[in-house]
Amino acid sequence: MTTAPHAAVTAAPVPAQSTYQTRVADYWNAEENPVNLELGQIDDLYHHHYGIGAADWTVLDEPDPGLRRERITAELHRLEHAQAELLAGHLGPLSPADRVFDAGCGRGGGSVVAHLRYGCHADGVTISAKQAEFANGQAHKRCIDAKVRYHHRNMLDTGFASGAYAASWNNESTMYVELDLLFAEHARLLRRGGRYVVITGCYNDTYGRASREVSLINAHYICDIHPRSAYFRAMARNRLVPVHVEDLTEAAIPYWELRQQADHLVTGIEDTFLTAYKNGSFQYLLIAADRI
Ligand code: SAH
Ligand code: GPP
Ligand code: MG
Repeated sequence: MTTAPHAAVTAAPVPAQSTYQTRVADYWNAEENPVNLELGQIDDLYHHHYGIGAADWTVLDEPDPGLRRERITAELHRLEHAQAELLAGHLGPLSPADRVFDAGCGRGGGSVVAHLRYGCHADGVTISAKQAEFANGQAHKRCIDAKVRYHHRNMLDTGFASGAYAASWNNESTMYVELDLLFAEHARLLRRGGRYVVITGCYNDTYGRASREVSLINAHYICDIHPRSAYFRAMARNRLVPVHVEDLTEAAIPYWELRQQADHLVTGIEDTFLTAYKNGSFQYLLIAADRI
């Protein structure tokens, strides 16, 4: 008898997690940055990733202070949404019968974007119980909860059914885990020919080791940014064959320059990202790979 993936997932308990993973969960359970909540409230798409593309700098010239804040917030959200659409575009083609896996799903925006684009089923996984609950509430509000579900799970050990997924991704969530363990789980979940996509910040091997700025970013988010080379090695070891690699570093800079000017939204990490991108030690990277 074949078990429907959703039947398999609802029964599995929350897997054991390391002390480190508990600290990561604590961070995300407590996280309420205006830069994430105020952007998400615009259209109920909550993203925990950065933006890409050219910014509309005229928002800074708005004379009315309230309206200026609103326009900056909306512009940053537009750039974050463009990032989510870029990732989603690499998942397809997919049909409404297909199932996708959103590894490290945050407050759930990425799965909603994928579902709206393809009509597919989505399973999002986050180590934060609070985020999973929030994301499920959002899916319920949109009346898409029959197809889009979020789970408080460890993405390294999901308990989901093998081969049940046509596509899967990590959007800025690989820096919390060992890549070999992560890609082994993606390879297990994806069907043959399935598509894996990652957008991540990585340190640049040509710079050398992790720069001061990369270390500051690690400390800020409690993460451990991998070198670019580690992605390709770990993919090759886990049946994931890159089909498209894109350096998004240039495209990521306007978002950070605009965010730096957003007094109502800054978190204090803005200068560090800009220095890291500009001194060549850090890159914003997209990799799409096929599961063979
Ligand atoms: N992909 C989302 C969120 C990125 S933020 C987005 O684009 O909006 C990083 C996410 O990784 C958080 O939701 C955090 O809970 C999750 N995460 C970190 N370690 C994890 C693990 N071991 N298992 C599942 N989720 C994890
Ligand atoms: C994005 O989340 C940040 C991360 C998932 C961690 C580090 C990512 C790298 C690419 C290094 P967020 O939207 O919650 O961050 P912020 O609160 O700063 O907007
Ligand atoms: Mg954010």
